[in-house]
Order: sequence, then C-alpha cells, then structure tokens
Amino acid sequence: MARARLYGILDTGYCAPEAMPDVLEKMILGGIDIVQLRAKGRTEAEVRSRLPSLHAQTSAAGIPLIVNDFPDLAELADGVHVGQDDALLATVRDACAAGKILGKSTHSLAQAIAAQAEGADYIGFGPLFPTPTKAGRPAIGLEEIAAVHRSVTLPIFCIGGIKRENLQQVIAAGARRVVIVSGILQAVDIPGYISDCKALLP
Ligand code: 3NM
Repeated sequence: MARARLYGILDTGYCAPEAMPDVLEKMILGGIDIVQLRAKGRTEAEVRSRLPSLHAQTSAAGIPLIVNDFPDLAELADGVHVGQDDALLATVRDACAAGKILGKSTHSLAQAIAAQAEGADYIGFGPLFPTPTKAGRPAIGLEEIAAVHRSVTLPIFCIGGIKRENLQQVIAAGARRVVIVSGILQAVDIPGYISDCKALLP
C-alpha cells in the first residue's frame, strides 16, 4: 500500500462486467498498483459473483483488490472503500476480517484529517476537477493538495478528472498518488497509458 502510486478502478459506468477480466489484465500489464471494483447501482449478489475471479487475477499479480461500498464482501477482496455517507470506519472495520485495507473518500482537508483519526488505511482526496464519473460533486481544485500532505500521514490518492494530460500539473501541486478512472478505461492502449502515468509519478 505504501508503495502504491497509481490506483485504477473497474467502474461499471465505463466497463461492462463481462469485459472486466480483459481490462484488468491490461491494467496489470501496464503496472497498475491497486485496483477497485466500483459497481454503483449493482446488487450485492452481482458484485459477489464477480469478485472471486477478479481477485484471483489481482492476487496472481501481487496487487490489492478493493471493493467499493460492500463491507460484507470484504472477505472476497483485500479491502473496502467507503464514502462520506457510508458507515463509520469503526463499523466497517468490525464487519471485515483482520488485515483488510479500509479506504475512505474525502472531499476537504477537514474530512481528510477526520478519516485519518477514524482509522482509515488510505484516503481518496477530490474531486480535483469536475468529472462525469462522479457527476454533481463540486471540484475542490489543487490548492489543498499541499496542505493535506502536511496534515495527513496516510497514503493520499488524489482523484477526480485526472488524466495523463494533466497529471504533471497535479504532481506539481504536491500529489504523490492518484486514482485515474475514465482516463484509463477510455484509453485505446490501456497498458501504454498506465505506464506513461507511472513514469510521471515519482
Ligand atoms: N470519487 P475520473 S471523484 C469515483 O472525489 C470518484 O471522491 C471521487 O473518475 C471523489 O478519473 C471520482 O474518471 C471519479 O474523473 C474519478
């Protein structure tokens, strides 16, 4: 986790579940460090059915698989990611076996500090830019990136509207780790896109 720089998401908004094994293989080929399954609006039963084979792929590659939103499915992955509106991390921690990774979305410096106090293992911080992947959530810009890195010692993954084209700007603002969703999933050459981004992340 501490070494992870580029976080990818298998998001059903861009990738049909049947295509996920192939897309995941390309992500792994490019050198993705951590992957999340995000299936907004899908049932727990559907997510449960997809996780074992995806987890076998990530395990073989030696990278963690995180499931978004479903703490009860943590046993089928390496960790769970929750949002601000979801259960408190202590509750999620109780629902998970020992050793599972817990991530939390944060949208301000105050929320980032609170997530660290709550016991998160890593945080998402954003959205930096407006993004159709999370439509309707206001962008927070780049201004607080430096401050959040001064205040929070957990791994911080900046997220939201980050692409290969603006990654340098995000890094210059102080980011060390990023999540890229649509940029990766819409790339013509997914492994090439990922390895280009990895090369920019120190
Ligand atoms: N969470 P893209 S922004 C899933 O700020 C998600 O918590 C965000 O997708 C947050 O790379 C976001 O396509 C979408 O902009 C990121």
